[in-house]
Amino acid sequence: MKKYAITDIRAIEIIDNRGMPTVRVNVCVDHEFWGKADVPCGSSTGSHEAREIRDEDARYRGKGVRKAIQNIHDILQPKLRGLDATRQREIDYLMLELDGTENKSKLGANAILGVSLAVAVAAAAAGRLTLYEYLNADARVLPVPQACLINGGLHAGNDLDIQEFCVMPIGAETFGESVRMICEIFYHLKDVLLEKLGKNATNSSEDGGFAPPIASTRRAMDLLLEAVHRSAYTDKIVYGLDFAATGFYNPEKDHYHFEGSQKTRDELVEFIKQLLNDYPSIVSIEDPLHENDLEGMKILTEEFSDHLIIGDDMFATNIKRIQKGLKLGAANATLCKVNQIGTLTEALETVDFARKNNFAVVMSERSGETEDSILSDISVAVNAALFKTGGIRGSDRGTNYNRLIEIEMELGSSAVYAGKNYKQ
Ligand code: 2PG
Ligand code: MG
Repeated sequence: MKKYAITDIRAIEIIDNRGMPTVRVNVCVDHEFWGKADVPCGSSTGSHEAREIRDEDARYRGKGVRKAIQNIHDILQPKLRGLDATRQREIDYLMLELDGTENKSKLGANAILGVSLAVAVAAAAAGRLTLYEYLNADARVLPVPQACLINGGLHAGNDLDIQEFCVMPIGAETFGESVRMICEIFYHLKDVLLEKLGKNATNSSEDGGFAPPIASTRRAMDLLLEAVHRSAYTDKIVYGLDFAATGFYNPEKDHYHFEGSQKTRDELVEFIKQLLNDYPSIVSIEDPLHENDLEGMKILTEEFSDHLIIGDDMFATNIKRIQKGLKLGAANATLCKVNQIGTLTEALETVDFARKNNFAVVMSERSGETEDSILSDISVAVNAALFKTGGIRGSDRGTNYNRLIEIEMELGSSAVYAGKNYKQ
């Protein structure tokens, strides 16, 4: 038997933090080393993402993933058994070939990604390495967490249109310190919300932030600024907003339903310009316009070239989509979400491509996550300077903070916290 041979692949249906089924894959190498990975899933998904397969039957209101699991056992496993697990690229490209579609809709991006990630984890285990070490011997950067403390949009049961209001502790000395700062701000924010809006304002959102009953972007920013002020970290924190604008865009009428009125693109752009001028500590905006409005993104990118103008749904971690942005000068950064593209190899290729073209890369979780912390290892492996980690509440969020704290310890003196270099 070849060394590092894949000897077994087992997939099961588990649930994520939202009670939604997802795929967990265990891959075995050399009959001995197991690698496990869970597949993340979004709520505010873009139309350019790789397609996951759901059962669409009576179980879990159609959201079961038994078909994806069957594809792993019946189609992927027989072809992958015996292959060298360290040949990640070949394995991923073989799965793409077996799927044969542009968007992985035949076998399911959830089937393919689960296997792709678990192969890497198993190969690392067989080499007696952590995943980040296995993927990159020169991995050393701990990202600035973009921690979402107030939610709206599709992630919250309130009337805020913007999906995420995030703090970025760029003034921390270490990743561990950045986590402490985020938690302290979170406690202060809870007090602020309780005092100003009552206990209903402290309810949780889908990805671990607060979902206060407010409808105004400026109000959300003011509440967050107050919490940061009380924690005495004003000089150490900057802010990132994910508009997730596709969520409040009406394609039939070509307008945005925003803050209680209909807005054209130009009106929304004007709103954003004023917001960024009035709140100079907002340094990053994600999907400020809907996923296909590259022209509008170009306007914002030109006007705010010092800011991070990030494409998420717009690029879907897809090189072809990023190429379109580059051609037009739309955006200067991309999110990297492994399940948007559907294999580890393609996600890593997207990161390389983005960097070569001077796009900043922001690693990101999805709203649907489990206790799996694999994204932390991938983030460190690509030396990402920013990682959108979600809120602080729940073990589905805590798992990445805790894994990154652990990695910082493991790296010891070679660890570098990105801090003020968060745009690299
Ligand atoms: C986003 C993500 C992550 P979802 O829009 O950036 O916060 O949300 O996973 O629901 O797409
Ligand atoms: Mg987003």
